[in-house]
Amino acid sequence: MSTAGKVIKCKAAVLWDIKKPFSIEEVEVAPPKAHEVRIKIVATGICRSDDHVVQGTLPTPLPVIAGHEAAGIVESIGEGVTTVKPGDKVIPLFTPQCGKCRICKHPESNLCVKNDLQSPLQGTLQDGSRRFTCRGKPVYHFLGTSTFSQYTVVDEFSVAKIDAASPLEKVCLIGCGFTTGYGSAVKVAKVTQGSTCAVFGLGGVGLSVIMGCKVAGAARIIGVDINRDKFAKAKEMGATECISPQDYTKPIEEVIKEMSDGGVDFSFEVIGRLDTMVSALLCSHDSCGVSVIVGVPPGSEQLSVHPFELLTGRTWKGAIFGGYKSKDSVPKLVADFMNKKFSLDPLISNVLPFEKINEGFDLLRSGKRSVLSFFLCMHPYHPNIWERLDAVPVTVF
Ligand code: COD
Ligand code: ZN
Ligand code: ZN
Repeated sequence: MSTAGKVIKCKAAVLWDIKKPFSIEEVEVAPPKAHEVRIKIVATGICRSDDHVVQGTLPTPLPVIAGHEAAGIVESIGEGVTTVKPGDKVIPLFTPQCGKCRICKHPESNLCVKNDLQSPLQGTLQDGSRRFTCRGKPVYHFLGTSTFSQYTVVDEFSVAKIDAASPLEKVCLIGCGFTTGYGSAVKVAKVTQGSTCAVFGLGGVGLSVIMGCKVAGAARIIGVDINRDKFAKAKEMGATECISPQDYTKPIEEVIKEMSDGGVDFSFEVIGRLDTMVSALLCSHDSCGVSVIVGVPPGSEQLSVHPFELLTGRTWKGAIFGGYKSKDSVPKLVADFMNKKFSLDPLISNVLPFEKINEGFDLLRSGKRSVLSFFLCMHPYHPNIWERLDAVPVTVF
């Protein structure tokens, strides 16, 4: 029976209050209006910004269905939708690409004005309304994506069609973490052949920066982290050496400058701390270095540096979503993945059934990135056994 045009009742993780666990609820998902797309989510990653919502450091109206790093299949489309059709595999885009605004027309910039990244977030689709209800109450959207739900509705410019053969439990990371890091190297910094790079923070996003530096032909990639357990994987991904600031008495930027003939060509801050943003800037060469801010500190904090640090010729920059125009670039990145240009496996610590979302967040807080799958379901008689399903049952009204 077709679900198109009907309200779908399905499972979602609703955040009713900050600093509280997600509650797995039955929600109603309204059909897509004109220029909207309803997607059956197959897999969703858990990203740091989702945790910032839980912690209250990314102010969002509540109750909310968070989640913004996912992959799924189009269930139905609203009037006027032309770029995707039911059955297409897709990735929702938390940074939209309307194609019409000043930023979309700018050759380099990517933060389309239709984004919902301002503070506080609006928590609706473009027409200002919502498609979710739970226990009779409307529920807010998150970054136009809301992927912690079996079904979600997005605006057409917030979804990209991808290769029909792509493994959704992997390519979901192209919806945020991987692309944010990889693009910071290849697109934002534009790392050059034979260059020296320093990457501060060796979590999943930092590893993606390393992959980007390697693909771009960097000769040396210096990984920096206070957790030495992160070094082995960073080296596997292409770091040529790894150091911990805790092993030195002098500031880490001085150590890196000595290692790199006065400073690296490209540096990246992938932690989200003010002190490491300044260290990353200062370890780049004072006349030709480029330093990229990838992390965002929770809350509203201010940076401070002496203007002379930039006057000598350094470049300090940042970008959301790796600087990529989302709707154009996501299908190409998926194609690169399918052509084995890079691997996503090292970024995924666990694949968990969707119901284990709160455990996934605990794992994130211990430095492990999980992917939640809607295709893993509890065995009816053995609660500790989870089975892969080809289809997830839903109720249609
Ligand atoms: N010095 C060196 N390393 C440190 C320090 C320190 N003082 N403190 C922490 N670290 C290391 C940790 O040991 C850890 O290995 C690493 O830094 C951080 O890794 P994770 O796993 O916590 O983080 P990631 O890789 O998942 O994500 C990092 C970001 C900073 C990119 C992320 O948290 C963030 O700020 N995202 C927002 C940016 C953005 O683009 N948002 C849009 C949608 S998400
Ligand atoms: Zn994210
Ligand atoms: Zn736009």
